[in-house]
Amino acid sequence: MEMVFRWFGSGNDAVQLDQIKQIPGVEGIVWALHDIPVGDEWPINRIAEVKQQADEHGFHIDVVESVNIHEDIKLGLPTRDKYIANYKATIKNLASVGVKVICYNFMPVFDWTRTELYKKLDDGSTAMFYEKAKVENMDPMELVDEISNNPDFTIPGWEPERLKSLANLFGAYQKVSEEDLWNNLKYFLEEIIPVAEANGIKMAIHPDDPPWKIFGLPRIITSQPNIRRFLQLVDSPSNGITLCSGSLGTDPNNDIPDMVHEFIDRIPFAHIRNLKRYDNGDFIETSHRTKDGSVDIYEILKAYYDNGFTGYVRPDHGRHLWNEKCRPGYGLYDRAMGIMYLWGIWDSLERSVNEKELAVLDKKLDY
Ligand code: DNO
Ligand code: MN
Repeated sequence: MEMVFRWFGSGNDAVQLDQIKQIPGVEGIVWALHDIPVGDEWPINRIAEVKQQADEHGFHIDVVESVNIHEDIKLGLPTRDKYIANYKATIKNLASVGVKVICYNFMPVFDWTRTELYKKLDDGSTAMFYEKAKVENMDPMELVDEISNNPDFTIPGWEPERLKSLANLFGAYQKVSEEDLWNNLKYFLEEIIPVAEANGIKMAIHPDDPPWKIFGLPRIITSQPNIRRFLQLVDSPSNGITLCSGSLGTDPNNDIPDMVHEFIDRIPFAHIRNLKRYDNGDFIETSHRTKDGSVDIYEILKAYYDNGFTGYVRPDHGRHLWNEKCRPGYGLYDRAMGIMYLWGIWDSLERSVNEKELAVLDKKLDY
């Protein structure tokens, strides 16, 4: 596996590239041009700027997260074609500087959803929390106010300007069923996957977070059968997934190691993180350690290892530690520790397999 680390860009992230440099085994940054309005083409000079910053620190920029999808594409409006044309242009621009993987998601209106960004855990750290009953009984506008008014950073997917038109958007989605959303996704993929193929790019859809319907909006990238269906919409190596253990892991029915085995050829990018599920459907993000949460991180890594996985991996959301001031979920310390945990498991898997092979060889030599 190739370790990468999400970085929101200079002046837009409390974490600096020279800090990331000190985390063992990180080879590249996962980046985006967060200030470009959704639907616009990413200008080549802005892309080159990030490449240069990464180069100066010896990082590659192979993975982009995310090139977001304009709502008109998800809604299937006639105006989608112009946004799809811009998307294709962005794919080509990114390929021209060597980008290999583009992560995106197809969630209507909201990206990830939580009810509290800084909930206190027993150890005194804070983490992102989802209270199921609260979401079920809440007016989405209240949540938008809470999340988009973060004084320090604009949160991707929750940009205040975009959310101003929220009422209209909700209205527009009234007419969009799950099957419509599947059709709109297929239309998008049929347009862009050939461009990705021609430019050596793998598209990697991120699962819905959480993977169930919220606020009456349809959600489809939620489970193993649905991911199977997604991969068949356009059956190409360039049509892949970002397998996120945290997003899928909030639903106890999702067997993530099994998904790794089934979808391995179509996973160019993995997000690995843990969370603790409660019986009432609430969950809180925890350290990456298997014992701290409900997701078996060891089994997931073992599944990747057993399949000879060579794709990109990043730790995903972490807790906020030692009073650090950072983007929700994207502090330095917990993600750095998460990486060391992932390496710890990976290195011992490697070692134990080699030792087993050696033992077999030794036995043969004894004869
Ligand atoms: C949560 C995060 C997501 C992700 C976007 C990708 O698990 O990884 O917010 O960045 O959904 O488009
Ligand atoms: Mn994720």
